[in-house]
Amino acid sequence: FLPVDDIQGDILIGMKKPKQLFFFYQINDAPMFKAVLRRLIYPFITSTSQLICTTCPPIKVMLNVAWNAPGLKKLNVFDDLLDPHFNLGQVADADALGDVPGRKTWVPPLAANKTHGVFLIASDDDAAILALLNQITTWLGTSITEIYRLSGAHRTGAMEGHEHFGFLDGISQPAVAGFATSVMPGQSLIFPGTILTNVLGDPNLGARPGWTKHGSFLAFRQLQQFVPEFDQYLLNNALNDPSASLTVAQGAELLGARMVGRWKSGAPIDLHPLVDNPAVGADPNQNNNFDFNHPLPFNINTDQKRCPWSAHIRKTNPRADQPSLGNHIMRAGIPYGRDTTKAEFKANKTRTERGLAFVSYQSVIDNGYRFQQKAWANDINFVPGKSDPTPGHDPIFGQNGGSTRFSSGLDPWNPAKDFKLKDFVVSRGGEYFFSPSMSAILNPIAL
Ligand code: N7H
Repeated sequence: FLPVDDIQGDILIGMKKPKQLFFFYQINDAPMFKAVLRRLIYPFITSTSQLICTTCPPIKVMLNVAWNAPGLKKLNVFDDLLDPHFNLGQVADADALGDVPGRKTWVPPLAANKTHGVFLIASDDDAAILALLNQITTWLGTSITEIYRLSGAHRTGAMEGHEHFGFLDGISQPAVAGFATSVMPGQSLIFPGTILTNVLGDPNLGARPGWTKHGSFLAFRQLQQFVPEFDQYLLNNALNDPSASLTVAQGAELLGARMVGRWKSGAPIDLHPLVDNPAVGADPNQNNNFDFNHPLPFNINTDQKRCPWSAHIRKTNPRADQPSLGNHIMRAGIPYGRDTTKAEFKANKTRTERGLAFVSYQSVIDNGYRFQQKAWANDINFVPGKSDPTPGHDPIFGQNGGSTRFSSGLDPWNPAKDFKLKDFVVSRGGEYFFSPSMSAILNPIAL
């Protein structure tokens, strides 16, 4: 079993608090930073064992820490972690990820490429987050400069657990061998080294510096969502069957479900292709129990009546299309920004920014987040081996450098039809970090 007291809490299980702050900073004074980290900040860093402890008092405010490649160098840690994309950073990777060229959509502080580290602070309430942040920044004084902050928050009421387009999120995560106590029906069981560095299953096991054991690479992306524009698109392109039995609202709901691969309730369309089944969406024994294949005469390579090849959850976890255990990620993101207002829906226009503060953990950036973005979501030919039509982009977050995107298969009655898509999700930038083990934070990082 994995030593859960040595692994930061966000990696395998997620801090899962209703509020989370991402605080990006530059390090000015390494000796002072290290001393404060070691003596004062370290006791506040939340490990996995603290998160899974059932007999401990609830943790009011949680903290995780991570640094990018220039940050580790700034802290006199010069070892090569053997991840080329971590070494280069996300600014250099933006065009390859399919962002609008020249990082035109990035928020300036992230585009400026001055970040060294990030504090992830999570709690039930903003006041507790700000109190801890205030304490940390007071201790650190002039040894850091704030670069940027992003506040995430769960949606509330009936929308709790749903992201801004309205879909239930956080349903499907891989089960990590040596950590998971059970594997739910349909869940992938993966080696710990797909997520954690320098343990069984990490392709660079043994080659990386010893202290990277039980760490993980953290890919952060600020992804803006254009909710009224997405809804308007669904209405304008509402699906209908040959006997025209669907209302426009029903046809729009079906199109959205086919883009994601799940109904807003979480029910997979592979199991419930034409009508939602909220009971299945809410049931962990059923909501992941599918693999896109079905008994004959169904043909997984020609039939898109159930789930389109381009659907978001099929592009990012192709299951029976292409079993690939090494390309899984642990997602730990949180929505940011206020709910869409009535005025915005009425005008079909976004007026204030909202989206997903996306976080994924993986042992190799190019096998995890980067692979899913570049080789799966952005590649119009993925999944290969399908007969016509070409699958197209992932309609949710597939990127084409700001140029037109398309998906086929979205209309079950006319799968060859290409849907021209706007960018409903736009990159506001991000960075690649390394989230070290609890012991590595003390040595070598804070040493
Ligand atoms: Fe996705 N969405 O609301 O449409 N995602 N995602 N994602 N995503 C998932 O199954 C969404 C993004 C994955 O194992 C669900 O837990 C949005 C990025 C993976 O079956 C929904 C954005 C990447 C899965 C969304 C966004 C991924 C997944 C269904 C951006 C990686 C699990 C809930 C704003 C590069 C697939 C669930 C599986 C599921 C949405 C981004 C990956 C509803 C809005 C950047 C691996």
